[in-house]
Amino acid sequence: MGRHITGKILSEHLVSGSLEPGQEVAIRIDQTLTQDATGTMAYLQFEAMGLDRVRNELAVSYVDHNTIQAGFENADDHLYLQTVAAKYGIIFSRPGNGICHQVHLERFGVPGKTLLGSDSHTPTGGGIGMLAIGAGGLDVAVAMGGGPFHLIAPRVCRVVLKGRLRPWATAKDVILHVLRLFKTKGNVGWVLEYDGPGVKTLTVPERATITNMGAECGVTTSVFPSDEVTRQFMEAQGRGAQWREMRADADASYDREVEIELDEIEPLAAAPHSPDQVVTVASLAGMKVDQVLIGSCTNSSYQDLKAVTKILEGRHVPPSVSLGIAPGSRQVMKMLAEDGSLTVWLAAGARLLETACGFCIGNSLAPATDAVSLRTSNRNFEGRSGTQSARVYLVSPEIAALAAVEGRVVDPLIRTDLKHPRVKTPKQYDVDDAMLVYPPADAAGVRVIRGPNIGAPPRNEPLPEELNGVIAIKVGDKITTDHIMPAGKRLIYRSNIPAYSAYVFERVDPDFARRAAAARDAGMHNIIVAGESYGQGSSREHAALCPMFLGVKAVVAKSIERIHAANLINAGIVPLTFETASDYNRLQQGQPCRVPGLRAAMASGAARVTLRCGDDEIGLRMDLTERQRAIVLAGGLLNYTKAGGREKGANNT
Ligand code: MIC
Ligand code: SF4
Repeated sequence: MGRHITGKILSEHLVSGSLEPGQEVAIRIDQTLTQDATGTMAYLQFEAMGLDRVRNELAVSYVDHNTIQAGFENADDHLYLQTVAAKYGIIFSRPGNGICHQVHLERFGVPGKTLLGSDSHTPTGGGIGMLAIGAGGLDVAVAMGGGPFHLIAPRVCRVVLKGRLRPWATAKDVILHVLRLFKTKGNVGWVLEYDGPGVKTLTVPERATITNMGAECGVTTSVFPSDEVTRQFMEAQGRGAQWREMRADADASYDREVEIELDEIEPLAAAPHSPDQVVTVASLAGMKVDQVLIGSCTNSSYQDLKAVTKILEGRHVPPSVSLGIAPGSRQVMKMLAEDGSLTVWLAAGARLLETACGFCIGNSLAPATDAVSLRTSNRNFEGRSGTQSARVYLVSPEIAALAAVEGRVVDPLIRTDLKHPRVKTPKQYDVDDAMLVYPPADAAGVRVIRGPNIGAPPRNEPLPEELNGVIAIKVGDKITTDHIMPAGKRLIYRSNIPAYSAYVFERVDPDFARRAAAARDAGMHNIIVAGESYGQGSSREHAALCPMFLGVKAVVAKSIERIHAANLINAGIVPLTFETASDYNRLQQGQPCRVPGLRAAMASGAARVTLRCGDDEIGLRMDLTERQRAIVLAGGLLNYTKAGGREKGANNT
């Protein structure tokens, strides 16, 4: 029987296990990427492993998340990242070079390869036909050390694209449509593999927009074929020799199939406060907007921003609107400078923003109280913009630009006076890698610089005999990692776990950190109780490391998202799920609870344990693989690896 692309790449990289959906497998990782907000922790953990050089094919360290440098902390982080990269053989992409996913697609992505990145939007690489997966920093550190990446062999959904997009319908609308179908929960363990005659009508940046925001569905990754369109993109990037065709066999069998008629897609928007609150742009027409921000790793390619230029040309934003545009990379910015776009933007009253994550992670441009903000990014979780009461809508660059000049949402389908901007795919991109710093062949003389903001990687203790503690917090459904560990102005603490821990659940329950620390100091174990889809969103392992620092030993939820569950295990926190979802209602914050014999149950491979709260007994599933159990017993992946845990693999035989 034939194979799909996912199956082909996985089997070419298989180190152990069998590719039966649901089974744990280990795969060799060719390429890794990190960004500054997760990178410092990844490299601290890499250093703690005691290797002298990275062992995977290509490792790139990007600085794009926090480039504000309002104090010494970020600058210290950047210096640490630059020197640690030189020391261990990692390419360093300097601040200003662009957003990791955009730059990686332009300069490094190779069809058929595996990429592991410490950022949940790593699947952007699926646009070029690679199997690109987001993970916590520690998993990436292990992969840099040549160890394999462990994952549950995914189920694969074939997404058949038919037809062609009509004017004003964009790749952003395709992925918003996919989010409308799949929603943000319930897709753990799936891969979305695009196929069908519509694929060839989409450019690589368009495909990357679609795979990028597939992350919001919670899937393992999304992938497109690598075809003639991919070859042309790579040639235009001066990398034609790296192209390889990747196609599913005609008789490949999938676990599910959905069809999308591209001709039927219309402009869409994700309404507050979730990427799957999808509505039509037509239904929002006339809504007043206060802020419009164009950029982020979802929509900041040259083609995206050239379309914006065409809409802004000869027009001006009204005084009621603040428009900001952040090109995704220095390559994009340079090309827009050369073709006169920047002049058009400035003439239109736009604010030219740095080629970085910036507003998307909420570290700048927070909207005014109750403001409506239209953005081209991928997440509109409540408060992520930096303003709790702001209403953030996610739209395509075209819809954003139109709203910016009119001050209101415009439905272009009923406006016959508007000319649809047609953008040609460049034959040649402006290739200039001057902001990439390559590591020296001999790193003997390199000194790693650690400013006062660079802490040590936190360690947990081995799993206790029994869990004896208190429900430190009870939260509802769809708690994102932004709820657990806010980014924005707290980003400066990413390298400093004790300091960052003071802000765990800051926006949900500002007293949590104090309470949890007090319980921990009194010798109690803290337990987090949650509803569906706990930990969705970002890959930030701080959402596990900081609770761990506050003495959290277990998370009991209706369901837990993939990357976050892995991060919990890597931190030595036990992820548990309710056998009966309604038992969630029987638990209360502040209640003392125990799981007697937890350690023995973990060691023996037991699939369930009992949570005792007073006279109440609640059955919990403990759905962990043998290796995950060993990690939790050791008190986390770092302890496990240090103690000689079998992180052998592919590249370090
Ligand atoms: C995000 O979009 O939420 C981030 C910021 O890029 C995160 C990574 C982080 O928290 O550092 C992600 O997507 O993984
Ligand atoms: Fe950066 Fe936003 Fe993309 Fe995350 S989603 S990598 S913060 S641009």
